[in-house]
Amino acid sequence: MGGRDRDGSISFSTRTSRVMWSRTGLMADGVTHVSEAKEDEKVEDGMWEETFKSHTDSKPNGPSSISLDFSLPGVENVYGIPEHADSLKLKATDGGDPYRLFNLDVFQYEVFNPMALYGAIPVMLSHSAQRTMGIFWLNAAETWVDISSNTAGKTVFGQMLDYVQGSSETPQTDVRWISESGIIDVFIMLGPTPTDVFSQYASLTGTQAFPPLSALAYHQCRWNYNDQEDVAAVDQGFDDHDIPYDFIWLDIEHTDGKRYFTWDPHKFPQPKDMLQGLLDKRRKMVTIVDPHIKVDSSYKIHNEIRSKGFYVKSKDGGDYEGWCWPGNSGYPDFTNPEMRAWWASMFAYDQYEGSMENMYTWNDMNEPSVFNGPEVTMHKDALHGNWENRDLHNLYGFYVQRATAEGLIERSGGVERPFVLARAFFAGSQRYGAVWTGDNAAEWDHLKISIPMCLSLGLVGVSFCGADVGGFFKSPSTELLVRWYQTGAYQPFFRAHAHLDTPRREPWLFGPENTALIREAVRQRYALLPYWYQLFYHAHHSGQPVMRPLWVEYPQDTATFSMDDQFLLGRDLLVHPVTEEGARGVTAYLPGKGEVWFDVHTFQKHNGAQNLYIPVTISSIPVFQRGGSIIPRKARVRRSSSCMEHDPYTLFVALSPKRFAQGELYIDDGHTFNFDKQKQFIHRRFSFANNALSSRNLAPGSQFTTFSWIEKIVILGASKPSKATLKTPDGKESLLEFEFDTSMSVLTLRKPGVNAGLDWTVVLQ
Ligand code: NBV
Repeated sequence: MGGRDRDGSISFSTRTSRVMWSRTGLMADGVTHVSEAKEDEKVEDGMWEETFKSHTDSKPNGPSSISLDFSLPGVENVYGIPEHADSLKLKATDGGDPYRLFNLDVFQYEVFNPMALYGAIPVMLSHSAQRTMGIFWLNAAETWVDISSNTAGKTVFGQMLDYVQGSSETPQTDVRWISESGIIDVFIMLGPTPTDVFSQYASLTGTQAFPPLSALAYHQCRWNYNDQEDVAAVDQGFDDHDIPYDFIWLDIEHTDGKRYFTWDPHKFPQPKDMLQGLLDKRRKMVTIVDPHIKVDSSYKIHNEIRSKGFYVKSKDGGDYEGWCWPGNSGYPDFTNPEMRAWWASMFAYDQYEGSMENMYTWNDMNEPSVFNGPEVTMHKDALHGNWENRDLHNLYGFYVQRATAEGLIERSGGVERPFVLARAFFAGSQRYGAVWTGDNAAEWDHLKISIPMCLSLGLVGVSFCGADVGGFFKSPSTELLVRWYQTGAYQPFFRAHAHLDTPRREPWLFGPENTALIREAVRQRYALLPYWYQLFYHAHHSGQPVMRPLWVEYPQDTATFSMDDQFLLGRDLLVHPVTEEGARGVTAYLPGKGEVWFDVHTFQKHNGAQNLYIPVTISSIPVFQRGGSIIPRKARVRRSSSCMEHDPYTLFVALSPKRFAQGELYIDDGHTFNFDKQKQFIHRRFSFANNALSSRNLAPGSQFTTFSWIEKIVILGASKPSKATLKTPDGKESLLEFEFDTSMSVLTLRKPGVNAGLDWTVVLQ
């Protein structure tokens, strides 16, 4: 292990059994390996050919591994390296399996387990009250991460005892990275703050794609909506039950025999009529396009990929074939830029027949899943050009999502922002869309684990994450379903989904009371969309995560370092969803000594830095707004987010103990790149100080305008004024009507009526 640096810096040492090759020398130096092997290792079984169940890995380049040890003095907490169904704070792995990074289609994954799942991001953050740092191990081969800590397993009491007895040593975490192939290519992000690490990492891999606003709304999915009539009925069901939704999804059964880019001619004979019906209600659809392609000489997509030589090759040079949904399938080589360009062109409206501008894409199975492959994935000796799958396995899914997102951009002539959901991912996947946590189960533990799983992804750049609401496998109890909607409504990607074999579970199928509970959760999401949108704008701009562990904002508060059951949205909302069956109450930790937090439902004020017991009923979703913040919402929830485009805003001003608050409002057209290319957006800063609330422009050059206006201002923690005056830059002044709730100290200013894009000030006297 590396040396110890008491100043908190990382030290490291290589433990490379043999540094195998430079990037350029990969295929050329097989001979060198032989002689090296002779020098320092004896040839053992499995080194030059390995057998796993019925599969043989031919290992034409011989055995290899590459490894580096890092010592992190002063560090007790490490995070990241998704994707694992485990706690946010990573565990010491000595005595158990290391965390594995190898993209796999895992059937019914276990929670609290370091096993590999669908995606892999080889980025670890270390955090202590003194500093935050990051390690980015840029390697897309199978990777293992071993963590050991000299404080792991010791209770706080034990550590105190050590301290009293003078036997304590400086806490230290040691991390060993081992990859099967490749070169040592490591980036150390020095922080020192979490914000610094996020921007340092963003400078290496890019930031979160800014999604269309509607993608942040609610998505209704199941495997499968059966036919056009089913889609129409579900769509109507949402209207009948007054529940908003933006996207309805079609899984693999919508295709003609699992031939992606096609439609089942009997079940979906008129896709454009169906899409137009949705468009008329300002709603959208997602269809699935998986990366395994049916080997079928009457299928255009297959014929073109084959004739262009775009398939991944097997070790003997023929097209690699494997078994997947369509039967025998080929796997396009998405690492080839020409292949990606061709794939992207298949999303053009005249290529993907029946598609329209309100239809977006879901890439499932992009690990890639190969039913008859080793561990249900591609053979490691399959070839992507000169590279073995072994060397770049974890990048395949990244490139699938990239090519698809590029296709959606191209089909609109570069105008529209894409939305693509992918299951497999790698470092940088955030640039191409959203990810979800795959095939979870309708169990309370799976609901709970969705929080640390999404938090871990957010820490390493991927903010747009969600888990199947309700659980994919099995059937949730009604209570679990309701609690899952309530939790999902406050997670970035909010989609209900269910396995083919499960009973239907559209929100109105569980009796009027439960429909009402689900409706309320979804409506809370829609009301908060302006804030979600603003958070995603910032994630896109600067790489700051949307969903954050508390320690990101309270880096010195050790009480926050291992929390799995609550999180922040941006800086200003704290969410502690109810994830316990039969819960009568939850204990939320409200951080920040000297700060205050307001319950967003009751407006009750609570002091910071306390564990607060909150009695709950089945309708409770504990959410708190930080005193000192201003959050915009839209109070009139309609059929879809697009229907709410021009609706007015309500500002929730939560005063700090010093009677100060700040917030923002970001508005653009919600779907094009004009915000970027033409700077077409509104960005306002709201400030409350000295008893006056003002709106000031943060985007001086922009010509963008909005119809939306400020409908209401709710000031929490206020005192009663004798009058409230609205002042606009043209010199006009008008008195505002207001109400004051003495018991809660809430001041509500009615109808300021001022346009949301303009300067104004409200003075309280
Ligand atoms: O396409 C079918 C499913 C899909 O619904 C699910 O979300 C994916 O994670 N897909 C996996 C393949 C079958 C899983 C049993």
